[in-house]
Amino acid sequence: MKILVTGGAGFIGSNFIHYWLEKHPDDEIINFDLLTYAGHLESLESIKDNPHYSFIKGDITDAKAVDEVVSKVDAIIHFAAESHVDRSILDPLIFTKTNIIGTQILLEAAKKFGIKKFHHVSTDEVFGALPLDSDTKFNEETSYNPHSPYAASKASSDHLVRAYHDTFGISVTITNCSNNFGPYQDPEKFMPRMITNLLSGQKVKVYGDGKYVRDWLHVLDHARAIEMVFLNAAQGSTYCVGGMTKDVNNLEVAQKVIKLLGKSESESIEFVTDRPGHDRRYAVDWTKINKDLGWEPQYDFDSWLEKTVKWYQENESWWKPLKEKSESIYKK
Ligand code: NAD
Ligand code: TDX
Repeated sequence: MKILVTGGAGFIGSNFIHYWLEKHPDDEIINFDLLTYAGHLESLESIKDNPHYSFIKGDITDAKAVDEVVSKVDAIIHFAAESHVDRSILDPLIFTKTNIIGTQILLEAAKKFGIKKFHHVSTDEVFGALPLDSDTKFNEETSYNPHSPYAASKASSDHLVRAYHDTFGISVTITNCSNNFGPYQDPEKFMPRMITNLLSGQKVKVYGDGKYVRDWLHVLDHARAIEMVFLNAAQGSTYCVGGMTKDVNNLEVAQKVIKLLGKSESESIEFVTDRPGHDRRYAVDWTKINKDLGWEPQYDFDSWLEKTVKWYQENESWWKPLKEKSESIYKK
């Protein structure tokens, strides 16, 4: 099968390409990515000469370039997006352009060229926020209630994907996944920002009171979920994907990482101004994907966290050149 991966130079896309080519060495992947600040071809260095992999620099909002590449493939797995909530507060319009218009342009091309499968990678943030200290979780029936411009743009893109299925009969699937962590994540995001701050002798910046809860999932568990949905799910279906069995708040995550790095807690945490419209809690009920497709996370949070901290310790040459740039947005 010939698969177009959009946004394959980003965090999840690059991990997915490594995963897919290892599991499906006979398939062919075209990585179509604009290489924004978030696209790092260094993450794909080890496979750049693989004859089953090729890279095209291009913009998903450019219909002509999209038509050209889509005409060459059987299926699309769509990761490309503006993905950082804090950036969507500073500069929301690019989120509308890339995440909404870009997705629609891809759907138009999928319609025109009779694409067999279109998988849309989405987020649990479309559902809004849950209260602290409750057992409620997001599931496939939860109403959309996005708060940030990022979440609103992803919600709109999900609606477009379903509309193209219902109206034009495009074969689509959607996954709404929780917070990913793992190798090759841009140091702008909480988990790698925290680890690389500590490795650089700086403090972890904790927003507000730190009692915000995210449902952490390792990126390779996410890749496996996408694989199962893409290959085996019914067309038009949606799956929620998450990893945690109990709530762990941001402050507790920071304490775990500080401990893994052998640092002193009192000297390693700085509470900073909160994010506007900060969602209090995310938690995902992944019963449907478990029952229908047999998916479950491979390891628990603490084991994956330890592996992830080790990866950033051992791969300073990957994150160091990105660190200054990623910190510069926080000065705004
Ligand atoms: P990322 O920001 O690390 O990577 C995004 C990639 O898209 C980059 O390589 C960038 O260059 C590319 N891109 C941006 N605009 C483009 C355009 N106009 N044309 C072509 N390429 C473009 O993002 P990520 O964290 O890897 O997220 C990937 C997808 O998964 C996104 O759709 C995101 O909404 C979704 N998602 C992310 C998480 C998470 O925790 N990171 C969780 C659930 C869902
Ligand atoms: O320095 C920080 N300190 C801090 O306390 C940063 C960067 C974040 N935070 C908090 C905000 C959130 O409560 O940590 C939590 C995680 O923040 P992010 O890494 O920015 O992730 P989040 O806003 O939860 O969104 C992420 O998960 C869902 C991804 O960025 C999205 O792309 C994905 O859809």
